[in-house]
Amino acid sequence: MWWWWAAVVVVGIVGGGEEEVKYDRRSLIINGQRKIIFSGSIHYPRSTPQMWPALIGKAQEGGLDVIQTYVFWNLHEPQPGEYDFSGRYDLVKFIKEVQEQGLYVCLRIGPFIESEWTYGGFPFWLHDVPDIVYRSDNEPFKFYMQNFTTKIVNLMKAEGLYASQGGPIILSQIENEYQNIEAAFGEKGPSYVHWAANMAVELQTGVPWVMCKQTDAPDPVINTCNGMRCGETFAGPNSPKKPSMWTENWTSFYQVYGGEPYIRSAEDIAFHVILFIAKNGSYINYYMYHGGTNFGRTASAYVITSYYDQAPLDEYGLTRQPKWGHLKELHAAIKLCSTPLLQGVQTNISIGQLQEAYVYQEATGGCVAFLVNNDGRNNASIQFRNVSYQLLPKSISILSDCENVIFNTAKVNTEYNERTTTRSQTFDDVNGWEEFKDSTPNFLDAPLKSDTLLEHMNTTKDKSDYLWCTFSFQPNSSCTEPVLHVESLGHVAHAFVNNIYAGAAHGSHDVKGFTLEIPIELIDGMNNISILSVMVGLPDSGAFLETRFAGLREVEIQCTEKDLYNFTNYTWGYQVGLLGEKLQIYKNQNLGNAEWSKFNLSSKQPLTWYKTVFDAPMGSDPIALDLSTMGKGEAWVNGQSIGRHWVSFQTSKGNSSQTLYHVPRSFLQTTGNLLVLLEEFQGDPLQISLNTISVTNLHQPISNYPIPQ
Ligand SMILES: *[C@@H]1O[C@H](CO)[C@@H](O)[C@H](O)[C@H]1NC(C)=O
Ligand SMILES: *[C@@H]1O[C@H](CO)[C@@H](O)[C@H](O)[C@H]1NC(C)=O
Ligand SMILES: *[C@@H]1O[C@H](CO)[C@@H](O)[C@H](O)[C@H]1NC(C)=O
Ligand SMILES: *[C@@H]1O[C@H](CO)[C@@H](O)[C@H](O)[C@H]1NC(C)=O
Ligand SMILES: *[C@@H]1O[C@H](CO)[C@@H](O)[C@H](O)[C@H]1NC(C)=O
Ligand SMILES: *[C@@H]1O[C@H](CO)[C@@H](O)[C@H](O)[C@H]1NC(C)=O
Ligand SMILES: *[C@@H]1O[C@H](CO)[C@@H](O)[C@H](O)[C@H]1NC(C)=O
Ligand SMILES: *[C@@H]1O[C@H](CO)[C@@H](O)[C@H](O)[C@H]1NC(C)=O
Ligand SMILES: *[C@@H]1O[C@H](CO)[C@@H](O)[C@H](O)[C@H]1NC(C)=O
Ligand SMILES: *[C@@H]1O[C@H](CO)[C@@H](O)[C@H](O)[C@H]1NC(C)=O
Ligand SMILES: *[C@@H]1O[C@H](CO)[C@@H](O)[C@H](O)[C@H]1NC(C)=O
Ligand SMILES: CC(=O)N[C@H]1CO[C@H](CO)[C@@H](O)[C@@H]1O
Repeated sequence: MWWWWAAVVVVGIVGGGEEEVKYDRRSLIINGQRKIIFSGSIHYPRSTPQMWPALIGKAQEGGLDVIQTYVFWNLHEPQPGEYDFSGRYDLVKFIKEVQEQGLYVCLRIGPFIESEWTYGGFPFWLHDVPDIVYRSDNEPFKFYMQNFTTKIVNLMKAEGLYASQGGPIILSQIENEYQNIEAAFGEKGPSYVHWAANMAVELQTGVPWVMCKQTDAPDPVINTCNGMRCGETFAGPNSPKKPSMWTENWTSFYQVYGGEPYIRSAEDIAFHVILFIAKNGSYINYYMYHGGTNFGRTASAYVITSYYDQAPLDEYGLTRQPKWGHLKELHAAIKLCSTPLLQGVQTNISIGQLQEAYVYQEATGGCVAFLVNNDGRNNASIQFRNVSYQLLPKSISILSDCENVIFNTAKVNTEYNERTTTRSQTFDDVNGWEEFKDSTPNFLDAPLKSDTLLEHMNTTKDKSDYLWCTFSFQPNSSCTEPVLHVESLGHVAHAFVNNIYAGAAHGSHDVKGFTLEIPIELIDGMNNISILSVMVGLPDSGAFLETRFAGLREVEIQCTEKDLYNFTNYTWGYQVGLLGEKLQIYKNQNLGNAEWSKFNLSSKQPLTWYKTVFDAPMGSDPIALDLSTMGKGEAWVNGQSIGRHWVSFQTSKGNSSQTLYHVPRSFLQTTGNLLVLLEEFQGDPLQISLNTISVTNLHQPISNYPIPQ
């Protein structure tokens, strides 16, 4: 059995073994070796465990060394001390998959993460902890933050996932872009930063901690840059002992309802990544490498369900070209020069009015140069070491031996591709659908009463987007032309008068609050007014999140010019959530809880649930529902929410921000899949469709440079 023994020894040397992670002014040092590291963000709950292997595989093939993810506190600790790490929340499984494919992990615990995630990742129960002040030197907050951070670190240790134990995690993050709000906390800001850094360091993970966008990160925590142009904006590490690291280089930008997609070119990303490396940068993370899907109600205020679809891997995990391929070439080019880059001495010289060269020279002769043309309009003809070079506008050339160009950021050799949507099923047969009209609660039916307008989030506890606010009143005879006036700090309000729909209004991501003002019809005697206040995700940023106010602020009925009923201070009745939500009628086993009826085209009304069944499309291409004829609501497939939709909220160009909704293959069985749609307005489910998604290459690449493999 000697061969068996030999094999174990080889595995012990190559695959296993603890890796020591340290750093110096130049870079992270893994097992005694400096490294230039390319990292990409992939957030495990924004895809499915079935998608993880292919996503990580494409990241590896694209030349990444590290997968960076946040940890999502609200998913993992839905109630204090109750934990959930199942399914899409299986952090350990995700990290082990990354390890299996030979990559490292940067674990950004936060536990405040922002990330366009509802409430910035905080579980809502934190709001009800007495005397809590989030992200400050505040005992109740520090208790829960330390408790969760410790829970995660202990879980990682128990599974042997830190590099110091032979696992893939080489880096951890505590807090997140805290500097943005630090001043608001006065002296409790800096003392909190120190507490957080010490608390993290004392957990003894054996790998370094970073704080991003935190110039005053205390030793030994490394301050890192987030942004689109860190090569231009980063002031550098706060100590000569720390390396220059970029934890978020935005490959695009998140999208909100009413916003168009943000398209950042492959050339622009490449320029800024190389500039950062030319200026001593040694760690670059693409935020996001794969964005994915904000399933369920996980998106933060006004953020759409699709997340960073413009990233190198699109929402469905398909490569977006030329972005993915151009960055792959960039990674290979840099890896080819990593010895002089990491061991050489850096100098920079001017080679023109808007041109400069960064050179790394080793005593042994190894050399790499970056020729930068900052002129965005013109080619530059420059001399470097007595050789002439042509530099494309706004570009950087990499000279792997200070002579031969192996890469130029503006020269894209990768073929372009285009995403194709192929309709595989329509739903236009009325008989295929059933509907359930949700009910409008009136004041007398409302389970919760209060003599004031209640704050929206504190009342729903984030159990639902919806809060019914109701009252009843008897107008006097002067009320001939009543107008309902509502001031709201929520996101949408629908008004019903005596169970009849009266109208709606909504706000937007960038404008706080909105007004609903509509003429209504009253009857003699008691009238029931029911206003549905809606939030489309909780806020995820800013200081004092725990004091944020949302929902109705003022409600009046104007009878004549001077005759006004003010219901702001009045007896209100509340109901959290819709009836259909309470009955969970989107789940197969609960369908019988509601009285479904045949779809009646001529009696469409707001707040209606629709259901149908469909078979999975053949093949393995990703699947999306085209909901472009719907209005606003949420969709479930076999009981799992594929996210909110708000198709009726148009951009200034008249487009919907998102019409395609990803249905992961793993949510489906071959036949008889249940689709349930909740529609708040009067969208048309008959015209929706099921589609498969694929990519088609547009033309062949033309390569002039010998690109390393
Ligand atoms: C965290 O708090 C829970 C109670 O909420 C407690 O059971 C647990 O021991 C605490 N864990 C740590 C690591 O402090
Ligand atoms: C890069 O690092 C070297 C050595 O620490 C330093 O001399 C040089 O100024 C740095 N360059 C830039 C552009 O920051
Ligand atoms: C070298 O780089 C530093 C830091 O970016 C800059 O301040 C300096 O002007 C550069 N020198 C030349 C000759 O370009
Ligand atoms: C720059 O040079 C390239 C060829 O090297 C040429 O195709 C391009 O038109 C030039 N661009 C400008 C702005 O002069
Ligand atoms: C460039 O050429 C000049 C004269 O032609 C020479 O003096 C100089 O040493 C050369 N520089 C390099 C870096 O070869
Ligand atoms: C939240 O609601 C609770 C009752 O559920 C109330 O006691 C508390 O004062 C409210 N807090 C805020 C900030 O409105
Ligand atoms: C108002 O609501 C109450 C309780 O649901 C109901 O009995 C009454 O008929 C309603 N009034 C009108 C005018 O709809
Ligand atoms: C109702 O009638 C009384 C007396 O007719 C009048 O003073 C009052 O302004 C009217 N309107 C309201 C909103 O109470
Ligand atoms: C109604 O009452 C609220 C609370 O007192 C007040 O803020 C608001 O200005 C009043 N509305 C009008 C139109 O007077
Ligand atoms: C309405 O209630 C708030 C607090 O409940 C109070 O501050 C305010 O003075 C009241 N306004 C009126 C017009 O009664
Ligand atoms: C459909 O709705 C219309 C309008 O509300 C109604 O008159 C009609 O009876 C309904 N048809 C069926 C089959 O329920
Ligand atoms: C630090 C940094 O580079 N920030 C940039 C991030 O990207 C946005 C959008 O392009 C810029 O406005 C910031 O300056």
